Amino acid sequence: AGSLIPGLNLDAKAVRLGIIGVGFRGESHLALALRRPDVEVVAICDVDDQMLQRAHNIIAKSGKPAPKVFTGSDYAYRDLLALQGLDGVIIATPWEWHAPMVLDALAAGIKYVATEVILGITLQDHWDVVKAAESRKAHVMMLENVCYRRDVMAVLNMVRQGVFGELLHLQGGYQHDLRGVKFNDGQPPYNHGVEFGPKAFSEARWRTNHSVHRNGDLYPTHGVGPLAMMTGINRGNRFLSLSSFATKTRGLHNYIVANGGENHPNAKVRFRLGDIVTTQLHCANGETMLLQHDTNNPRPYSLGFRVQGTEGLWMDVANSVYVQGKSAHEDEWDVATDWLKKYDHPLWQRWSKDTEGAGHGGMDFFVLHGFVEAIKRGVATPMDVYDAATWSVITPLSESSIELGFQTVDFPDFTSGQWMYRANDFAAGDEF
Ligand code: A2G
Repeated sequence: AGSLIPGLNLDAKAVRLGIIGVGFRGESHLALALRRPDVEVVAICDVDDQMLQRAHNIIAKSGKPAPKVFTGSDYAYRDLLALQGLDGVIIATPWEWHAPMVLDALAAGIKYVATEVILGITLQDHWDVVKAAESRKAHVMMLENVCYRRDVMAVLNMVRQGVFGELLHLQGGYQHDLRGVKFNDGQPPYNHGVEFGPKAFSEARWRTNHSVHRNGDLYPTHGVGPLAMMTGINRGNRFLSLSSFATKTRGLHNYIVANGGENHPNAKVRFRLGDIVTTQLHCANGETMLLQHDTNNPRPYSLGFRVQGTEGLWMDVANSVYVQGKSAHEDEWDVATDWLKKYDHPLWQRWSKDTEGAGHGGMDFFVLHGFVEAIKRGVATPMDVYDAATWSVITPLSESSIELGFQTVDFPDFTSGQWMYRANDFAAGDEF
């Protein structure tokens, strides 16, 4: 493999990774990391014995050497961070742990820190991580896998080649019926029972509490990440303002009553999260964006993408494209498939064999790949701390907007003006 840094032999030594959190998300990163000859998983950490046992089985099957295991307390991860010679860590824990763990990793001197989506809870969390990464000259990457979805990348390619003309309006979101994820009966698998909190298993232990206490777009990054890369947010463009609206809240209560009966104690819980939260963003270069968070009611999964410019648009839900003067019939949708094939992104052309078996249709391969290749080359991660903060801060901003009666709120500039000069180099080639 070639190197961007003269004299650096990329094949010389494996990247030494630690993984904090080997729950259902972390174990999938673990399995992908074990598949790579250029990675050594030297340490893992979790507080859940059942998940650690599953991790042991995954490692044993891989034939790779056993990592050091850290467990026994919520702060055992700090001992993992104190290990000598870690090149990077991956954090896949409940949302409220991401910012403290990233900050501790940076304080421990680790130069490459990857976290699962959601960077922090409050606005201040996001500033703290940005400032810590800057002062430590370290890289913080949020593992936003949808930026690498094959259709999304083809559309990014189309945007860059001007197929849609000049961009005007973009939509996306997180539209996923999570009722069977937010509630369970304390045992795997999902989709059984109506417990959450300490009596529940996996995400329902922690994720559901955010629906009890918070009203906002709780999960903006799968939608906004790809759209931010298409519009060059923090890379020649930036968000100026945001406003959010929330519907009434019905779905979670209805689900508890339907599955646990109206006398179940959880039927008394008052959820704050509006069932559908709609957020509007305005960009410095004149585009608008609309994000939707919709997780409490029956609906097939769809991130609801729409990418629209002066010449045409793409929408994912109907797999449809229309481009003026180019589509088969005037005023009629083309099936998007041929367009997406024609503009297939170079990353997918080069790596699609390696994505086989990786989660979420293969796109999970690319987030780990991007993180590892950046470490090997000693360069910035493909998505950086400014991307992470900007996408994730939509949650606390949307909470403020709703709290203020749907007011428009200012969007912070985490780059402190550098957005005007930064190049949009995300997925510029076929390497990572
Ligand atoms: O549902 C999907 O897999 C989400 N990912 C993931 O982020 C998480 O919310 C999960 C629920 O268990 C995508 O939608 C890409």
